[in-house]
Amino acid sequence: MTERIEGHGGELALAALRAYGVREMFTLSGGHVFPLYDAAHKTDFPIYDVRHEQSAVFAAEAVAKLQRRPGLAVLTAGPGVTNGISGLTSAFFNASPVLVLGGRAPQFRWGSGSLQEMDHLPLVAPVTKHAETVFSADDIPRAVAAALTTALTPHRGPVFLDFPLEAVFSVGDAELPAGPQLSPLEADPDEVARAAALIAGAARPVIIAGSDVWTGEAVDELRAAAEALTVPVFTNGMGRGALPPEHPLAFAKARRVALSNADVVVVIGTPLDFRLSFGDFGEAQVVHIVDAPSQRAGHVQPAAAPAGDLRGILAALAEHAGDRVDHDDWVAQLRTAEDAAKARDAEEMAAETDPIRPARIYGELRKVLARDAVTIGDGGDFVSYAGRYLEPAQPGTWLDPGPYGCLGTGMGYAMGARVTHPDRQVCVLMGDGAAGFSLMDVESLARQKLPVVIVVGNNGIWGLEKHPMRAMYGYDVAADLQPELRYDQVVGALGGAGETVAKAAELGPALQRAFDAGVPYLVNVLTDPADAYPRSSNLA
Ligand SMILES: Cc1ncc(C[n+]2csc(CCOP(=O)(O)OP(=O)(O)O)c2C)c(N)n1
Ligand SMILES: [Mg+2]
Repeated sequence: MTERIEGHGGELALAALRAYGVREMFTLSGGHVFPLYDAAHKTDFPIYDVRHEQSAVFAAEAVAKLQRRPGLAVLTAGPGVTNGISGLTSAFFNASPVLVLGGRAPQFRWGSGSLQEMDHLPLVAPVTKHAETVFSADDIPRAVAAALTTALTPHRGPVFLDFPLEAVFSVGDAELPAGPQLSPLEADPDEVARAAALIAGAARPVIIAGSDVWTGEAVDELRAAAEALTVPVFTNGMGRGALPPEHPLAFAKARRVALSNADVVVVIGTPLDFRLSFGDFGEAQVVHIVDAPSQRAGHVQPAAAPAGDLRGILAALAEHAGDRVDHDDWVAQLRTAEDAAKARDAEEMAAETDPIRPARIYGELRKVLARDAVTIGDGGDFVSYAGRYLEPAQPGTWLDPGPYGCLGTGMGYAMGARVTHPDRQVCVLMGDGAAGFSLMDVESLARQKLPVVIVVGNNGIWGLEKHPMRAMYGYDVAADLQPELRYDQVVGALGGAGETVAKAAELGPALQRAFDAGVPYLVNVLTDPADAYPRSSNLA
């Protein structure tokens, strides 16, 4: 039985959005989208507003990433939409099911020069899975349903709709969409069997599991497959924490040893991009397991590349019944390397230096972070250190910007995380440079009672650029920031609180105060500008 709905365009949109599990909107006001607000206001549908549209889209993306359901940003016509484009692009790179609904100048006088009259579609089309203008109110529920189905179908990603003024303000009626009906794509069983045989027959296999394992709800199957075939597991992106750190097959530090000695590298749910040396692991054969055929790499010839529902593929790997080589010695060899690296890290995380080094900040943070804390990285070197020293204990708790590497996700991601998990710790790790992109949105967080902790690694420089530029040219330009700036006072002025920390011994108590504060709280840690994150390839 189908249900009919009627109302203005905003009401029709919202009815369809609810059917797809959308539970809030992130926005910044503009008259073109008032009907969406009206519909939300009348039905107690939460509206969170921000000070820059990029934060609205990043917040929607955090919801999508953390909850594995669509996140919604509503942006007004023209500059509202263009300000959201970095967020849309990040969602595109991260395969996050984000829907951006845009206002749009009226169609009936298109070409006459209405305020903010521009066609958004050519701008957003390259960074969305689907972009469409919906010309009548009656058509809005269908368009919302189609867009969200596209967003949620692996390989997931953002979608965009805009509504001309007269379409969203006028009254219409339509059928209420039924909600998502997705049928998993089954991978070619022969390809899966080939992958299983390669892994089981390898002497030194390694798994690297990424975000799609989390988003595709295949975490349990990943663990089952790794355990059944005894394969060490490394993770990146939202895959971090897929195996708890204490699991005998969970590895983080021994990556170099693992990848330079492996004979089969199994990359699951993440692209063979710069983060994985473009899929070039020397002599090792590559098995690339992806959630859709479109994700098979064009620049690498994997030995096997099953494409389809990750849960099904990984469950099949776990059930592999053929011959298998014993990997126990290999796992033990990596464990030795892992333990040695951990011991080195532990020393760095305890080091009493003046000025403070980032490692110590993470050493102190680890003592106060709960297992289910959400940690968010927005910055350069400071965040590279976070990736190294923080070990997420659960999947779906680590938000990095992903391969698009866009600075400025911080406050938007924090808002989405706080809305998702009202009772958990939410902690943003921010470079002082990164802070400049979104710190004004502390006001949005404070006003809407969304407390988060922000730890700034304040080295007074764009560190990830300054050090490489010096290495390359012997000098640097455009890489300095005001040293020892009081970002904590900025947050204080915006309705939060904070403090500056210059001595390592003061870090622990400051972090404790931050998590107890109940308002956005910034711990401004003055760190050593001479400290550069050691990396082999330096451009980011
Ligand atoms: C929007 C955007 N602009 C510029 C860059 C280039 N970039 C990458 S890291 C970085 C430096 C970040 O500095 P900061 O946040 O202070 O962190 P630090 O490296 O000093 O720890 C810059 C400018 C980027 N990734 N994204
Ligand atoms: Mg910096």
